[in-house]
Amino acid sequence: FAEKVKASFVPAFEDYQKVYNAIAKALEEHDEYDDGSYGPVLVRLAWHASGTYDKDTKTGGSNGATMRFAPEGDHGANAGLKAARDFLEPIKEANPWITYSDLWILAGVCAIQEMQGPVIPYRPGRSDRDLSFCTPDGRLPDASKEQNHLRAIFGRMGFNDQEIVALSGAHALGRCHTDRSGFEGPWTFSPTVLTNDYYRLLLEEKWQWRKWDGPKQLQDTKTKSLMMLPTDLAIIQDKKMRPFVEKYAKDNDAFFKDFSAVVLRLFELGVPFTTGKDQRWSFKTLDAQTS
Ligand code: CCH
Repeated sequence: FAEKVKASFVPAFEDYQKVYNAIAKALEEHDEYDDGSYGPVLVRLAWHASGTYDKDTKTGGSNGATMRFAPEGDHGANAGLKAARDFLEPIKEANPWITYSDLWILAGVCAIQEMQGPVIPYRPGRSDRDLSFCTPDGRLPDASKEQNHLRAIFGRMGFNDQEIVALSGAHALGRCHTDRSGFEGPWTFSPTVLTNDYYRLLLEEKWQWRKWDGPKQLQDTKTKSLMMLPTDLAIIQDKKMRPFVEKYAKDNDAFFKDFSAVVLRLFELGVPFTTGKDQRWSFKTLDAQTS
């Protein structure tokens, strides 16, 4: 009888909101990590799961959660994301009905919203696949490169210049780790709150190449505590991309609106949904549920 009940369980909005809440509570509980939150690394997990998409072969993307396996889990770009996957494991154990691939994207949505970002509408429908669906190495961007590399990588996913710039604003969050990418430091002074500060700092601070043994990265001349990657610099050096940086630096609402729209698309790349675009859900933040 129990098996029968299990088989007929069709999770609804409330069930996913419960998982959202479990992730949000775990974020609050584990404030010992990094700058006080697993939020940024959860966003990075959802992005690296999705950003492998290739529109021509229709391979990669957030369906499958193939980063659980070697070789994809061992790709250089994915170094450190085990911390995010392990963080979510108890939540998967408590809710075995949700797929890893839906859970990782829900965690990205939750992290963005709990870090005061915009609502990212969500729909489930991803299924987990085996290691034969692992994507080849080299599909994610290389931080030591410039705008033509960004155009090639994000163009392969189906994104234009404006969307590249809007997505880059995620670097308001989190930091680089020498034992993961080799780069070091945060982009902003508030790495656990989503704001348009990434764009403002990129334009308003003076940036110089850091003198150190590590990979080529920029440092702000005033405090020497912030960083930018060569690819971050590229979006203000490029004549077509720069106007979007200027727009988002001036207007946080415009950034939030465009960021939500483009992240929604990123998180849905390559997913064979059986539900329509009009059936996306908007989850409530923990704050909105208690106040
Ligand atoms: Fe990123 N990112 N990212 N990034 N990223 C890194 C960290 C984060 C590039 C390189 C790096 C996006 C785009 C790019 C986040 C979200 C997004 C790191 C440091 C590198 C290197 C990793 C480490 O050492 O831990 C490059 C190149 C691009 C090209 O555009 C996009 C798009 C998103 C999301 C929408 C987040 C969040 C982090 C912080 C992770 C953490 O652990 O704090």
